[in-house]
Amino acid sequence: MRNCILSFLLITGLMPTTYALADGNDGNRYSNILPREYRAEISASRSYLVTRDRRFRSHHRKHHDDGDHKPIIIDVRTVEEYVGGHPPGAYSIPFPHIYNRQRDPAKGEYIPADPEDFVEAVEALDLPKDTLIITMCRTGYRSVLAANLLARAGYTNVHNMWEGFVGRLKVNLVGDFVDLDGDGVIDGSDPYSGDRDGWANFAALPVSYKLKHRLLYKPYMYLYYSVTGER
Ligand SMILES: [Ca+2]
Repeated sequence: MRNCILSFLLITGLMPTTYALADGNDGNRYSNILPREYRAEISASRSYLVTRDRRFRSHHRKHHDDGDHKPIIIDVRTVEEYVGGHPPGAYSIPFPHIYNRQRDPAKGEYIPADPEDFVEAVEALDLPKDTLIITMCRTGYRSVLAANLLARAGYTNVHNMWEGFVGRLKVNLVGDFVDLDGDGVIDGSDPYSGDRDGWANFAALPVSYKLKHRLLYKPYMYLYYSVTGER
């Protein structure tokens, strides 16, 4: 038994320091399966304030070690999801799917993203490593994968937007879905539902449809102008 404990301590001691066990307590929405290697979670509302509101940003900087560069949001959803609406000023760097997020053959070819290409695209933005980088996807799963990649690449201040852009249905204390917007229905299938807790839904933060060249993912630039937007 003592040997077992010693070998356990030895093995865990040899693990890389960035490795974390996915025990459900790491903070992200899927932490039962995805560990957090990045710095912290951040809410959609705080992400909005910290990237769009100058006064809040200077207040935030006073209390957090956020480097000198303006905080940014990296939208890691697919091209068609970005075209379907995104936070104003958010970069589009898709991961782990560039196109055809439902893998629906009727929509065309499925294009996966390579982890190294994702990190390279972020590095091409030439940001100081301590920049507050917020990763965001639809419900906060893909953004965790992306945030972990950036943490491993040496970015020290990566936050994951916990709810994501659309979010998930809110539940009450006993786990029932709830009618947040009081319209008499719980809108599980409606992507614009007020019953989902994300940036564009319950949080009702501004949504942009602009396709600014400098914010788009260069290797697949043509896709932004040929796909149909969706959420
Ligand atoms: Ca409702």
